[in-house]
Amino acid sequence: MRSIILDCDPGHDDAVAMLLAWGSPVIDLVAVTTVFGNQTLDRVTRNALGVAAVAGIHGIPFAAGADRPLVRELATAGDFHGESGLDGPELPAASVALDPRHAAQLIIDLVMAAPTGTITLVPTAALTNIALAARLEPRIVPRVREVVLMGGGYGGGNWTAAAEFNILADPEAAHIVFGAGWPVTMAGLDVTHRALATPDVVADIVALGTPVARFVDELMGFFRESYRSHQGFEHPPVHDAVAVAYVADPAVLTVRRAPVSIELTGTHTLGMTLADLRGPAPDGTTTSIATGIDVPRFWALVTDAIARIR
Ligand SMILES: [Ca+2]
Repeated sequence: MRSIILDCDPGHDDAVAMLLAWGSPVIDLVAVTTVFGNQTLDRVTRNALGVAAVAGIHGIPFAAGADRPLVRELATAGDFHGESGLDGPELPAASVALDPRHAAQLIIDLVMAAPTGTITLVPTAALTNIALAARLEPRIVPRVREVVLMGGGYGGGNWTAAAEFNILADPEAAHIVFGAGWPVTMAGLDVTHRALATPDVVADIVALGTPVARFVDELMGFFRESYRSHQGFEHPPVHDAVAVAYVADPAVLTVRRAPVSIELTGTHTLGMTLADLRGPAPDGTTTSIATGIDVPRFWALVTDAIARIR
């Protein structure tokens, strides 16, 4: 069993990541925290609580965190995820109350209370909350088992030619998180662009016949149209679920250790995750990048987890 804190900005693919984390028999979801990103903080937090209501997620804290980047101006992905940040399905009213703590404080409290090396942080959004937590309480860094994040890419970006959205949303926070010294595994566009919700995959989920399966179908319907009109994808990539899947089953991804630097000053490359792939990683390298994905294995995990939510 792997204990994770999911730090997210739902977001269609974040919603699937939440469902995978909740339904997976090998993941213990201990908290969900939210950060600005796909939409404003209030909207993505509302969405996280709405997904929790759909899936019956209960007994764990939900906390809202940063409403803006550390340094840069706030930018959201409303074009992609719609006005609500989770357009498509109708969301029920929240069934759980928001924890009063800031997400960074909740992360600190949970990591400090758990045995060393047991909690994995899974950020699937801007890294602002994680950076704030590491700065506010540096003792969490050696206590966290690892950070497995969706973001970046060594082969190029999506928001710019060089940068992926989550990293570009707060590059200074990414710099802090990648350089903190805890193990970081980056599941970037190189692999998440292959985790496509094809009609076959969606049909397998719909065949489950549950309300959660119908919810995923509606999510993917909206997301497919967004990806078609904005980025020319035939099927939408379910980025964030890949990070959770890797924690559930490391065989989903092929990873290699490599130094990763976040570009903070580039004229054309702000927010780029520059991976140094020249030869073996030097001793002391704490960052790894995902270079391959077993797509059928990934979808089997997602579908199985959704099937378990009833
Ligand atoms: Ca996300």
